[in-house]
Amino acid sequence: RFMPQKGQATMTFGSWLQLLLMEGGLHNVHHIMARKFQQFGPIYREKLGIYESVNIISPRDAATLFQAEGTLPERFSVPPWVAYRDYRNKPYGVLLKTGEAWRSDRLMLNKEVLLPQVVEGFVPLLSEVGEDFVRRARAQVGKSGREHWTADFTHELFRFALESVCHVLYGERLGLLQDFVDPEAQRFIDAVTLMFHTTSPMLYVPPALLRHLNAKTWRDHVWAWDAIFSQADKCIQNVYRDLRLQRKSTKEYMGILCSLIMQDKLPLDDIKASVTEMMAGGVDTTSMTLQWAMFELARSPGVQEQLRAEVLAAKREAAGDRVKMLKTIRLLKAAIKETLRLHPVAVTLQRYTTQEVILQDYRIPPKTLVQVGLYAMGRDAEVFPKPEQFNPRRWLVAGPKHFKGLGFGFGPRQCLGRRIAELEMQLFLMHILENFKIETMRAVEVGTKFDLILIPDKPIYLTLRPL
Ligand code: HEM
Ligand code: 2DC
Repeated sequence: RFMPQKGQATMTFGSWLQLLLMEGGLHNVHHIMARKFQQFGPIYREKLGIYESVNIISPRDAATLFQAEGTLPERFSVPPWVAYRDYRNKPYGVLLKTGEAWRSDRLMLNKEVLLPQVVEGFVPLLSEVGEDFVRRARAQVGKSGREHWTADFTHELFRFALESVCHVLYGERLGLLQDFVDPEAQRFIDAVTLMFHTTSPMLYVPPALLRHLNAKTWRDHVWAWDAIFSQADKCIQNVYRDLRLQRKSTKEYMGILCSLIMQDKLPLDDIKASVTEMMAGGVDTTSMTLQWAMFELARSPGVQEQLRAEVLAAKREAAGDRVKMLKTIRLLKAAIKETLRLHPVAVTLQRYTTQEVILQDYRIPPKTLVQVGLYAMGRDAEVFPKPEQFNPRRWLVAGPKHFKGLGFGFGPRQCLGRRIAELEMQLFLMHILENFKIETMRAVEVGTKFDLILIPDKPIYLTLRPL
C-alpha cells in the first residue's frame, strides 16, 4: 500500500492561507498537529502550500526513520533563512548546508563542540556565568527590600544564554549580567527573537517568491538577520585581531572560534558562518528551556527538593568540583529531559528519506519529507503514561526509552550545540538550586505558542527566594 487513505490531510493553498489568517492558527501548529494524530492515527500525510510531508508520532517509527538516514541526513530547510542568505549573498553554515559540504564542516565542528574531552573544558566557563547569575539575583533581592526577587525572567535568561554561549565561542565575557548592558548585545538578542518571530508567517512560502513580496514581515526578517550577522562579525573580528596581535594567552582555553582558526582546516568564511549560527542558536533555545524548567520545578516543590538534595550531596562528595558533580546528578539531567518532553524547542524533527522506508504498513518513497511530531509525542499517553505530570523519574526507571528523548534531534545531524546547551542548563540549575527556592503563583496556567520555536504563550512570573 502506498499512503494511507484514512490518514490524509491534504491542504490547498487556499485552506493553508486560511489557517494562517485564522486567529491564532499560525501560533498553534503544535496543537493542530496533536489533534490530527488523534483524528487520523500515528501516520498521516499533509500538504502545506507547496510542501508535502508524512507526519509520524511513535518512537518506533522515529527509530526506523533515523536508522535509515545514512551519512548525509537532511532536514526541512527553513525557506526564509535560505532566502535571506541568497538575497545578501551570505555563506551557509552547517544549519543550511547539505551533502558533502555539510559533512566536512560538521565533522570539523564536532571536534570542537561535541567531543567529550573538549566539552569538559567548557565547564569552568559556563559555571562562572551561572555563578554571576546567582550574584545578580542576590543583588536584585537586596534591591527589592523584600526577601525575594519576583519577575518575568525572559530577558534575564536571554542575557544569561548569550553571555554563556559567547564565553565558550569567543573565550570572552560580554558583561551582560551587570547593571549596564551593552546596547549592541541587547540589539543582537532582540534581533534573534524578531528573526524567529518573522520566520513563522513565511514558513511555507517558496523562497523564490519571498523576496518579491516586499512585505513588512520580509523586511523585518532581513533587518533581523542583518543585525545578527553584523554583531557576530564584530565579535569574530575582535577575536581574530587579538589572536593576530597575540593578545590571547595560550595558557587557558581560548574558545571555540580560536581553536577553529588555529586548526586552519576550515576556510574562514565557513568558520564565520557556523559560528554566527551558533551565537544566534544559543540565545532563545536554552533560555526558554530554563524558564520552563524553573516553572515546572516551582509547580512541583517535591521534585525541586529532591533535585536540591541531589545537588547538595553531589557538592559535598565532589568537594565543589563541578566536573565531578556533573557525573552524579542523574535526577537533574532527567529533569532537563522531562522539561524538553513537555516543552520541546522544535515542534517537529524532519528528514528527507533517501531510500524507501516502511513504517507500520505504509511504504514511504525516497525523497519524502517525514516529520516526527515531537510536541505531540511528548504529550501522547501511549508513549508517556500520565503525560501531563512533570515526573523526571520516568527517565530513570526501567523500561524502554528508545527514541523517546529526542529534544536535540538524532544522529549526525542532531543539534550541534547540544553539549553546550546541556552543560549550560545543568550548571545554571545547579547554581540556582544551591542558592534559591524557586516559586510561582500556582494558579496561573501557561500554554505554548509556536513562534517558529515553541515558547510560553504568556509571561511566566517566578520568585527566587534565598535559602
Ligand atoms: C539543530 C534543538 C540549543 C545550534 C537543532 C535541532 C534541534 C535542536 C531539534 C535539529 C536536530 C535534528 O534535525 O536532528 C535544540 C535545543 C536546544 C538547542 C532543544 C537547547 C535547549 C542550541 C545551541 C546551539 C544550537 C545552544 C549553538 C551553540 C544548532 C545548530 C543546528 C541545531 C547549528 C543545526 C545543525 C546541523 O544542521 O548540522 N537544535 N538546540 N542549538 N542547533 Fe540546536
Ligand atoms: C520549525 O516546520 C517548524 O535549534 C518547521 O538553534 C520545521 C523546522 C525545521 C528546522 C527547525 C525549526 C522547525 C525550529 C528551530 C530549529 C530548526 C533547526 C535548528 C533550529 C530547531 C522545527 C534551532 C532553534 C537552531 C537555530 C539556529 C539559527 C538561529 C541560526
